[in-house]
Amino acid sequence: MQKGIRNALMLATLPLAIGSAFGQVTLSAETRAASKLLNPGKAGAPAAPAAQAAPAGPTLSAEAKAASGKIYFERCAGCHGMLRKGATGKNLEPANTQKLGSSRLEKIMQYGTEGGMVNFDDILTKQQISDMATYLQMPAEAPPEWSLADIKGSWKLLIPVDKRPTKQMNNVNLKNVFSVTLRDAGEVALIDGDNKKIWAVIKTGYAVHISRLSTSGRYVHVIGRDGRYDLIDLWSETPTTVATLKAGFEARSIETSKFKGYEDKYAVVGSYWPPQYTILDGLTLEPLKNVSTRGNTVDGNYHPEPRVASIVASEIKPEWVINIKETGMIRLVDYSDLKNLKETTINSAKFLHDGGWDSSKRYFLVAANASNKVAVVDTKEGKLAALVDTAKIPHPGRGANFNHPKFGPVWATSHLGADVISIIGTDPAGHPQNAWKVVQEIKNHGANSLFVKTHPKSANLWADAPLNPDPKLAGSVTVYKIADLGGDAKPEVIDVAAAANLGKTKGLQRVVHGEYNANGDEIWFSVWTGNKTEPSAIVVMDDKTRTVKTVIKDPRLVTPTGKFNVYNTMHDIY
Ligand code: DHE
Repeated sequence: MQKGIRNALMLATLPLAIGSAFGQVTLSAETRAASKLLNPGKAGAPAAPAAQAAPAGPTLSAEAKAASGKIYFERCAGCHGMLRKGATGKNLEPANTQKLGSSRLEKIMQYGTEGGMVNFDDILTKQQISDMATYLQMPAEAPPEWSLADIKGSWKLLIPVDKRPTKQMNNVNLKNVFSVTLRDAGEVALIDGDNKKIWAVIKTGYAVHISRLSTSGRYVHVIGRDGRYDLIDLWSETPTTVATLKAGFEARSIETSKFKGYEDKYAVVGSYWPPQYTILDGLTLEPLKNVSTRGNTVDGNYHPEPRVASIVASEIKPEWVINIKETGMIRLVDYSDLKNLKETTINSAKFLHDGGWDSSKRYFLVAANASNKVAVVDTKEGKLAALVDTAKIPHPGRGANFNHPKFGPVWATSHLGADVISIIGTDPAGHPQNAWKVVQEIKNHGANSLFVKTHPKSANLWADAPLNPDPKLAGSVTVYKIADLGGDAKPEVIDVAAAANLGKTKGLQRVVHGEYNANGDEIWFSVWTGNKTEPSAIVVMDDKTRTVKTVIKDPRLVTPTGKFNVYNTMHDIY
């Protein structure tokens, strides 16, 4: 038996708590029993995500290997996959990494690449980078599975529904609260958008990835990179976690049910590992159903790790749009009958990542990022409307919808791999000649961008470039006047990091993720130092004058990244 498979089996069959990069977890009897079947030699046995056979390569001590495994999980697995098969990032299986060799791997990690790989020389020590270069030349090992029984075992209903307040017990203007990811602290800050003061800091999973809102706007749902899911009640005197669970070992997406009659009823969480989505009770988080996403890619090849990327909820049907990264399959999941769950599977393009609705909320546009395409789903018809070719590695966040002076309703994305913003026509009825085409490409101040943003009440379109290795570009944003896009539009580039005035820091001051307030007259940017020992900030810009209104600084504001305004997130306004 290969050593890696033996390790996977040992991890899965031992009736003990596993302490590792995946946290302290106890596997259920079901998972342990299922894992006993993981014998690739037996015909008919379930295909186990086994460690890869690799030519003999360099090795590490057990201690250095465990430390590197932790770094890989925390910093690399998101782009390259737990099994290192590649997605947004390159395939890092030993057959490839051993060809590159330690010295080249170290350089790539130190300085990053033009293709979107971020530099780690400001985060990792030389020794850590050297160990990582060795680690990547060793075979990848599969983490254990995590079944519905495991999820149920981890579920804690901290405050039952009948013990919660029946009315709002505080005077905060909840619509203008921002849920802010404090990445490296494993917390979210709830910031009162009216007075810009931190209302509460709540302990969550490691590196919360996104926050989403219940349809009523009462509950904030947050998902940690480590799969910990917390449900926060905004009606209590101060925000309170009322339920929590562990959905998997790695996760990035959550959504709630938004169709009429199902408001606040269900929630869904998408995991990276194990590759699955789980449907939960929206008020208690009780796990109800678990669905694996393993299967074939659009090319017809089996993939053992098709991770769940973005999820959105339809307002016109009891349906979620669930995007499966590695297979390029988009699943429309009808949640009206969980016992007889119906899924429509749409072939699009591989490496689906993030995306958002068009302004009519009929079409969902999602980046198939490493395919350099945006897939468009017509959720009314339940089929693919188009695959749009774009510049390299589109990365929209949820994108930006606005009315273009020349091309009508459009949606925009910026790019990790190119210094442009692509603008795509989204109105097949009113502007058929522009629909699902890149009608314009405008310059961003740099590549390595992650997010664009506007608001229906704003006249501006903003874009960041936080992963750019050049500190000046990583700390700046580009802003266009939408009305000028029909002619000779000149962008303004604003050094937001300088405005935060944090002084010299070891880590780059990356300006990331613009988010509007509920009124649409302020845009908030995080100045993310990427290092929890150094100060970070949030800069609030006046959208009209493009000047700094407030800089929020607070020792509790540790590595802020994503910000989710309650009202805008509830209503998918972007
Ligand atoms: Fe994200 C959204 C995955 C790295 C901040 N990120 C998403 C979504 C996915 C995803 C699938 C869409 C969720 C949805 O809409 O349901 N992100 C990944 C990764 O796999 C990746 C590339 C690597 C990783 O290891 O996680 C990655 N993301 C990052 C970061 O490094 C960022 C900048 C900082 C952080 O906090 O980790 C980051 N991702 C965000 C944010 C959103 C997001 C702020 C939500 C954007 C929005 O406006 O909805």
